[in-house]
Amino acid sequence: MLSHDTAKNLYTAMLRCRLFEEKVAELYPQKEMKCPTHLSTGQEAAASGVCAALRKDDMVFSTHRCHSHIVAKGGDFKALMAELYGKATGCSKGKGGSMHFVEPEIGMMGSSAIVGGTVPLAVGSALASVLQSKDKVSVAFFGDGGLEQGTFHESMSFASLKKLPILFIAENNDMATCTHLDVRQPYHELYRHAEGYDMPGVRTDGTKVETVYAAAAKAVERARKGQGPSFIEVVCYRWKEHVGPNTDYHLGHRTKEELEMWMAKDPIKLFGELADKEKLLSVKEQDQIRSTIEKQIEEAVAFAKSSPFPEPAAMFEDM
Ligand SMILES: Cc1ncc(C[n+]2csc(CCOP(=O)(O)OP(=O)(O)O)c2C)c(N)n1
Repeated sequence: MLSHDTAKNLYTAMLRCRLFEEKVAELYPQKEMKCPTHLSTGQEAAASGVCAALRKDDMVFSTHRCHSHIVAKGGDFKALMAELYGKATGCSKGKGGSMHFVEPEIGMMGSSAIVGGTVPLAVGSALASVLQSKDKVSVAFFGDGGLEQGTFHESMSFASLKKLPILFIAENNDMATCTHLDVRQPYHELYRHAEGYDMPGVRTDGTKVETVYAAAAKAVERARKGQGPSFIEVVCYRWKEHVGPNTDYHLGHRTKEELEMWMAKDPIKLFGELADKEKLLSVKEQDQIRSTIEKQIEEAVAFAKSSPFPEPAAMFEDM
């Protein structure tokens, strides 16, 4: 049974992710955001369930689809929105854009457009935590496409050998751009890879944030005790196109029926209903959370639009 505080955190985190990206999708057609944006609408339970089990100083590494990871880790809406607008006040000083969100102060160590590229970085940070006698846990988020990279397998092997404090989180949305898992990998149950590397592997339902949270909390406890890495698969669905604010079923590689089936299992709606039924978080409290977030996002948009672009002289700073 979840506590009121945990239920509130999970609900708030998912709604922060959803409303932030809905605003991005609404504003993107204005063409003031010049970077490509890979939205994770529908997948919020992965980021929210995992990050709710972490401490602020635990270290998260992400991918091209990084918005929800940083938002769930506690990212600042103003800095994120400004980054999308390429402004100097952005979290990467306007020089990274959507795929390069970073905020080390809250443990968001970086994201990268190179599929599988940040997985070994997360392993390196977990090794550093051990060498420095700290008890920080690292998290590598990646998509099902990330498993097709050599870096993933090298990272799993080394992390297991050294019993590193790391969580490997595979967001299995079945797609890598427009190619289905069916024609890319021998089996769908990605958690089965864990056994080959002698670490626990579980499959969780990405429409039920509480299942992701429970698995993550167990894996974090294990990692913090020095018992080594864990692999968590989150089965989920990306509601939007691979990159951009629209849907993609008209392209023919996915169907409208499939999208509608997953939208009917909206993780935020399902958790809101559960939390109300279990008297963890009333509908009234949920509405209050929504209005607070909506206000924060409006303020972030105004902040981003009115912020200055980076000076040309800042071009090579932080390189
Ligand atoms: C090393 C590398 N190969 C190919 C690409 C092109 N690419 C960008 S995103 C993507 C699909 C990634 O799919 P997945 O890892 O499942 O993540 P998702 O987009 O589903 O979140 C590909 C192939 C890339 N960015 N990097």
